[in-house]
Amino acid sequence: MCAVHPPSTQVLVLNITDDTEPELAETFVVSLVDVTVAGSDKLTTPTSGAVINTNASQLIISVEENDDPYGLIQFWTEATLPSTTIPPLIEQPEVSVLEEDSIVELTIVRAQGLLGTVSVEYQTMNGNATDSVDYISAGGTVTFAEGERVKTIEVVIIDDTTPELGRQFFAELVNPTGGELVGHRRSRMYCIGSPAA
Ligand SMILES: [Ca+2]
Ligand SMILES: [Ca+2]
Ligand SMILES: [Ca+2]
Repeated sequence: MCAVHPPSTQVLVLNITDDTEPELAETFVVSLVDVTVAGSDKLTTPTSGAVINTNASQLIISVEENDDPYGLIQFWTEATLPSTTIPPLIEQPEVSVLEEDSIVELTIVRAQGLLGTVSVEYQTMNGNATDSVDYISAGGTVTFAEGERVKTIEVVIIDDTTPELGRQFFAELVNPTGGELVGHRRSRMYCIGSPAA
């Protein structure tokens, strides 16, 4: 004679809230708390029906850290900063500067989370603008303390009387430290010098 067994596995589906809030790893627990046998209100002995195996009745679920809790270091070109979390940029930022301005101030921000101290190096690279001819190359390290989110750096533009079309150089953020996820995406800014009037 062959017995027909009902399914021995049931699937519990839980929804995890996917938001843009930077968060560290979080856990929650699902517990099996009660079991009844259909058609039977009371079990006669602890093992005469279905019981919960207390050795394996709890499942700890961990949601891994997400949305860059230690920050995402990037350039910023908007005139104002959001009062809440700075969002990640989707496109490479670009700024224009006049040659006669002689200096361009670049803003580096820590988007997303502000946990811990993080630092990042910056460097400039020639495009069709040439170091020491059109601008002075710059490089260094900026450090953000916990909770800090804005830093500025300056690059000198060489103002000469040579008539020129616009020229480009790049500023780049590299070697972030202080958090696993900090600046895992490289950030580069294009600086375009307009011809002198
Ligand atoms: Ca989140
Ligand atoms: Ca020039
Ligand atoms: Ca010039």
